[in-house]
Amino acid sequence: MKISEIKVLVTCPGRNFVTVKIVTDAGVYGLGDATINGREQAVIACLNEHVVPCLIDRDPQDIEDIWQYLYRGVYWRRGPIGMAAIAAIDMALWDIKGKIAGLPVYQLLGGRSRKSVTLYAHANGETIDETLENAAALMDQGFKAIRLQSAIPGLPVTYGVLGEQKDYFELQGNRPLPPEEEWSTKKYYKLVVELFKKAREKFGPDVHLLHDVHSRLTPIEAARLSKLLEPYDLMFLEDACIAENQDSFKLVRNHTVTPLAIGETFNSIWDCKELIQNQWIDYIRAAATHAGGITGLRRIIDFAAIHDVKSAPHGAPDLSPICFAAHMHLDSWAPNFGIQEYSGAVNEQTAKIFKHAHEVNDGTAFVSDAPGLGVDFDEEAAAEYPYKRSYLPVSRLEDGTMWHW
Ligand code: KDG
Ligand code: MG
Repeated sequence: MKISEIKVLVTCPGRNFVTVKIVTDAGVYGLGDATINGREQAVIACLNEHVVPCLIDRDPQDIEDIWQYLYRGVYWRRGPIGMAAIAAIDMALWDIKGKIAGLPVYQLLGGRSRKSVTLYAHANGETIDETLENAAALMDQGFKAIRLQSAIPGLPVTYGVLGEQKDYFELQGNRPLPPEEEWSTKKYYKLVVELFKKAREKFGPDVHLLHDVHSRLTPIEAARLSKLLEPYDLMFLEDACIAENQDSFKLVRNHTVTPLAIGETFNSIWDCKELIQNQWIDYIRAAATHAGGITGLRRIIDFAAIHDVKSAPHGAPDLSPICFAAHMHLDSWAPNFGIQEYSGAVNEQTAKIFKHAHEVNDGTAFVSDAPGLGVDFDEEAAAEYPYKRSYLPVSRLEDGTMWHW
C-alpha cells in the first residue's frame, strides 16, 4: 500500500481548523488535526513544503518509522509547528490502520480499560453567582466534574469569561490583531478563593471542582494560591505557573497538597520529563495535536503511568473533533486515565464538516466503534468557510509589563 496524496485543508466554521487528509492507492484515507490557534498558516506551510513531499509513495502502515523519520530524522526537532505537523500525519496514519484492520483505534492501542470517558465541563460567569448557576445547570445535565472561572472585579477581561462575546474571534473585530488583557494577582486571589468557598457551600463535597490559572502566577504566587484553595478540595489546579523551568513546580509542590495539572502547550515528553519523574504534578494535560499525535501522546501517558501521574488531555474548542476523537481512543485505553476536558458541543457549521458517531451523555463520552478514529471530513462543507486570520490575546500587568497569556 502507498500514500498517493496528502491534502492540507483549512476551514473556519467559527474558528480555524487545519486538517490533514492522507489518501492511499487502496482508496482508504485517514484524517489528522494540525490546528495551532493563531499560527495555522505556519503549520500549513511546514506540512506542504517540508513534510508532504517526503511521504508520497511511502507505506502508510509504517506509523512508527514515519514518526521517527519526521522527528529523529530532522535536525530541527520539536517545537509546536513541527510537532503539530507530525501529529496530524500520525493521527491520519492511525486512522488508516484502523480502517484497514476494521477496528477502532482504541483496540489497536490494546483495548479498553473502561466503558466510558468521564468529562469535565466549563462553567464561566461575569459574577460568582452566575458561574455557580452555570455550574448547577451542568450538574443537572449529568456532569460530575466542573471547571469554574469567574470574571475578576476591577479587570476589564478575565481568562475563560467572554460574556456577550462568544470567543476571541469576536474580541478582535474587523482588524485582527492580538487583543490586550490586563492582569492583577492581588485582585485575582480575592475572587478565586471566594469562588471556591461559595461553590463548596452551595454544592457540598461530592462534585469535582477544577480551575485554570492559565499561567498568570509566579511560582511562589502559585504556591500561595494552591495552599489557599486546599480547604475546597480541587480535583486539580491547572497551569498554576509557567513550567519552562520545570523546577518551578518543585517549589509549588513543596507548599501544597492541592493536585496540580499542566501540559496543554507541551510538544514532547522532554517538556514534562522532570515534572513527571519527580511527581511534581498529578495530571498531564498534553494534547495529541500538539504533542506528536497518538504516538507522541501515548509515550507521554505511558511514562506518566509509572510515576502515578494521570492523563487529562486538553479539550479546548480550538482542537478539532479529529483531535477530540484521538483523545477519546487514548482515554478509553489508558490505564492511568484521569479525566477529559470538554468545552461543550461544537457549533452547527463545525458539526456539518466533522461528522462522527461519538456520543456525549450524562457528563460522559462514549467512543464510537467505527474503524479508525471514527470521524469524517466533508470537504465541500469546509470550503464554504474559508480561513480567517485570528490571534489569541496578550496579557500585561497593570503597569504595562508584558505578561504570560
Ligand atoms: O488556544 C488556547 C486555548 O486552547 C486555551 O486557552 C484553552 O486553557 C485552555 C484550556 O484549558 O482549555
Ligand atoms: Mg488551560
